[in-house]
Amino acid sequence: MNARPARHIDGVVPWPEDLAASYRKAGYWQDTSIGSHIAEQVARRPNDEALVDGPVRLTYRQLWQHSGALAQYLLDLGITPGDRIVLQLPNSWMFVALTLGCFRVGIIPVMALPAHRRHELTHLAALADATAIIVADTDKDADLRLIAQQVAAEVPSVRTVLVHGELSDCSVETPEHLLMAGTETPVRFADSDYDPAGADVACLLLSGGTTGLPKLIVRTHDDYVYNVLKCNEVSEFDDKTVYLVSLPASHNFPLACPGILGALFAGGRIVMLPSPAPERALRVIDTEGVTVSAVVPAVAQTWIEYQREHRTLRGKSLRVLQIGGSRMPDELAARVEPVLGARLQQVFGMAEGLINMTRLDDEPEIIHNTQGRPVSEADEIRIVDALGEPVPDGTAGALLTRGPYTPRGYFRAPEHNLRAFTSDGWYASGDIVVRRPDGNLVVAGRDKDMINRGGEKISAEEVENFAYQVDGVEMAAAVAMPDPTLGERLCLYVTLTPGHRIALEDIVDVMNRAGVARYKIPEKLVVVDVMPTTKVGKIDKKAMREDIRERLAREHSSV
Ligand code: OOB
Repeated sequence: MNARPARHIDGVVPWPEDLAASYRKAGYWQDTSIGSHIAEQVARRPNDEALVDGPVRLTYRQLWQHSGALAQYLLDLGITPGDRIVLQLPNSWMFVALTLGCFRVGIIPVMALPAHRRHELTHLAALADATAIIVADTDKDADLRLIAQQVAAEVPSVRTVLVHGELSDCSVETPEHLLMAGTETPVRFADSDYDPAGADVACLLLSGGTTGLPKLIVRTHDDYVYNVLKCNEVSEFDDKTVYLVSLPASHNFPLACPGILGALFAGGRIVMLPSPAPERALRVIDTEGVTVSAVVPAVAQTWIEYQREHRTLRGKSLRVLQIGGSRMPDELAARVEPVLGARLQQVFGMAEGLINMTRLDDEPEIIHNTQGRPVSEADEIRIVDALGEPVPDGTAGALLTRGPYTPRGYFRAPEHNLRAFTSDGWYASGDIVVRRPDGNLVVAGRDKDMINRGGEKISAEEVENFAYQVDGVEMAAAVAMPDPTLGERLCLYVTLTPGHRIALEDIVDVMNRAGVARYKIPEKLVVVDVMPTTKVGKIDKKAMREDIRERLAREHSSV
């Protein structure tokens, strides 16, 4: 417990005071910090292993020590509690130590994804008014050091660039700092002086994105701790848990549902892998005795296929495989347990809060055919028709939600908040769901203009904005095309002004020049004479989704 009042940050939308008081009274919010829950385990089991990352193995004491040193290093660089820093690191012990260090002293990480590039990082830094950006040296073909420099040059608030990796082979104009140096810093701060209040902001997560640029989601220590503890209960994490992280760790799912934080809160162990590639992941599950992991359906499919072919997984350690982030094909659900030997747990969640999960002891019918139910009894759900009226169970409607870990507004986005939240604080998730009489939800579709590419969310509007920069594009519409592995990929429909021709490469060029993350680049271009429109004259994306489905079927049958 910490008596310090919460730190005010402009642009944070709080829960209404009376409701906040009721959440405290009910014990949902305990006025504890994320760090304090991990400190308990450090005290209880200092020499137990907390984290494995390739050859690096850290005990709870060592992880705590590194996180303290890194926090001190950030403080010494002039980054102060309440400051936002853009954090973009691959899955690694450094990611965990640094994130924990930030949580301990109240520095607020903005959880960028490894795939983000100049376009996204600049936007995130500017929106968060970040004072620092932390990147790896390179990722795939990108030099992130140079990108971070460009971000710093464009966003005046960014005073510090920190790099994890190599600097020697990179010519940079402004001084940079190497993150590794931070782990040698003697810790001079006392946790008791810095421990955040429960109501303090812990981190800023990225929204899946239906708007031109991603929004930031404010997660407080109170609400995120509750999120983690409830997920821990439902997923039954304990000190025997060995949790494999192979999705990008900055995503809410592997970070806190229950994820990395859940495993550490429970005294378990986390194993970090840079990617979910099956040849390594399945081997590591055996060698490390992994008991649970979280993946998107597309990854689960590759694991199942690989296992069928190579029988890599021989042990019986994997008890649970959490699958979420995009809709699980029903036929895939039934294959998880027979092939991988692990119980399936479907997870339908969002960085904005609400997490639904099937329970480990649910009947197979529920586990295979539903996306579960809220993890907390305090989660409120409404499923409504187009007029906002509740629909009966068994009928599809738009999902609205409120609750103790679903914030009431995006960071510094008052206009967007008017659209995404109702006046009485319900978050409109944009998902179309059916609630069954047994309370479980089935995701039936969505009414938000987004493409879910194997769990990676792409805003249609963002891509369309780039398409309009190409000479000759008159109208542009980004739509989801079906894909057997990823579920969806992005297809761009365009109409052209007379006399123009364009190719997909023209769009790709514009997006590459702007430094846009790869996963957002359209994978197919369809040039049409007229855009299909609805009766009221709006672009008819439903018709286009059907059109592309037919086109692909025709292409398929002609080869
Ligand atoms: C997770 O979080 P986000 O913020 O990347 O995306 C949220 C959206 C949901 O609104 C829904 O449209 C979709 O992703 N989604 C699913 C799903 N899980 C998420 N759609 C169908 N079936 C599912 N199981 O994706 C996320 C956050 C925490 C835990 C798990 C996933």
